[in-house]
Amino acid sequence: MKTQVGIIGGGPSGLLLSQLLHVNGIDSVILERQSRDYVLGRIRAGVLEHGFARLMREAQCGERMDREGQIHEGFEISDNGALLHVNLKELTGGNTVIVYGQTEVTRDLYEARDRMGGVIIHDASDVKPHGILTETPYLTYRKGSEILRVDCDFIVGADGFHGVSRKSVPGEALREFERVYPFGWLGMLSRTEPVSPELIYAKHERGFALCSLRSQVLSRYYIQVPLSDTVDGWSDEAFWGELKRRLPAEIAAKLITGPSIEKSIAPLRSYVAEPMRYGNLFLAGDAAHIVPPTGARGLNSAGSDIYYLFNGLRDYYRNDDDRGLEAYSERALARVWKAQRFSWWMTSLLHTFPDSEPYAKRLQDTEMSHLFSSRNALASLAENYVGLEY
Ligand code: FAS
Ligand code: PHB
Repeated sequence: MKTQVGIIGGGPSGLLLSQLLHVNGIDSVILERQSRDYVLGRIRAGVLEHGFARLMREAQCGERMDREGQIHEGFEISDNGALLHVNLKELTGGNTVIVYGQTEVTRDLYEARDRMGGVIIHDASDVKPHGILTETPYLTYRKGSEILRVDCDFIVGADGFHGVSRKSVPGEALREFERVYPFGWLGMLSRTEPVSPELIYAKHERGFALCSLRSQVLSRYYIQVPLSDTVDGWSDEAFWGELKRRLPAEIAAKLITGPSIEKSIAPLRSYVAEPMRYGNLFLAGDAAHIVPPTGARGLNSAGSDIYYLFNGLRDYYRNDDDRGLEAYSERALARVWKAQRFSWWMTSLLHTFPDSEPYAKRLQDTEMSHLFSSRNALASLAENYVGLEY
């Protein structure tokens, strides 16, 4: 098979790129390791930056997001019971975010790809990039017992943190930066009315908690847990009880509980691989970087990668201009690192660090009191949360 852009990974990064390329007359093929149901069964991000929402509309996939997504003009931060409202719209001169689950984003992208004749090969095993330093790279993959080949001009690794693409870059060509946090997030999805119309990020001496939502009848909650915890060790009742203890009393009192329809623990890490290009292999999304979900930057960082990469590919094919592709890694990383900083800052501000020394604890408390007392500090938080300009 021959195409212009061979994409490894049928998650939001790969799908969004493929859709943007298609509406600009550029062919691509996606090789996805898992089945479609498996990909759509993953519960992940929930908050879209206004830039990501713009990309979805440019990809002709924004209708359901604009119809069913909820525009959020702010969110709450609670500090051991005291509530602070972060008015995103007022602090950023009108920018907001859309609360719309990554599952729905992925579903919309799959639907558009199908509607426009997109080539997505599921259950593609042993995907391997070849010839990435040549002008004729190609992919091979196994379907059943057959080994198949996709010839292309460029390969995009959109295969997430555990994918094959980053590992295809020789160790000496890659610089890796990582910070692992001493805790994880236990997340629960419940078919209950959300406790608050806006997200609540709760700092508490017992640990961090987050109240989010997917719709007016579907709530998403998280609590910080030790890395040694397992999902089986947390009954629904234990989860609800701990969440209540970490929320302001007036919020806890109106929390509607119910059976979990999904419960999982995600470890927290910050990670960046540089550069994001090696020959004719481009890395995008979680294949190149990971953030703790505290700042809701994971999916949104993938969005800015795709923006830069899509524009570079369009300039190449439309104007024979490769400057965008040449600048891709540098431009993408400049914004990736700003998302890394913000995610690290939000995580450091809101979580309980079991072994933090007393001085670090005072700094954390002071950071929070500065936020509660400085409009400029809040404005800096707000401009990062709604998404820095691409
Ligand atoms: P993805 O990992 O989503 O997609 C990669 C795709 O490549 C997958 O479908 C995978 O099956 C496929 N693949 C992997 N290896 C392959 C191979 N060798 N061959 C072919 N295909 C292969 N972000 C937030 O903003 N907020 C959150 O709350 C949040 N929660 C998260 C919870 C978890 C458990 C995880 C893992 C991530 C979370 N994230 C969150 C981040 C997440 O949303 C990512 O940023 C987002 O999925 C990135 O999308 P992709 O880059 O497409 O990577
Ligand atoms: C979510 O709804 O899953 C969510 C929202 C905001 C975050 C992290 C996760 O910062």
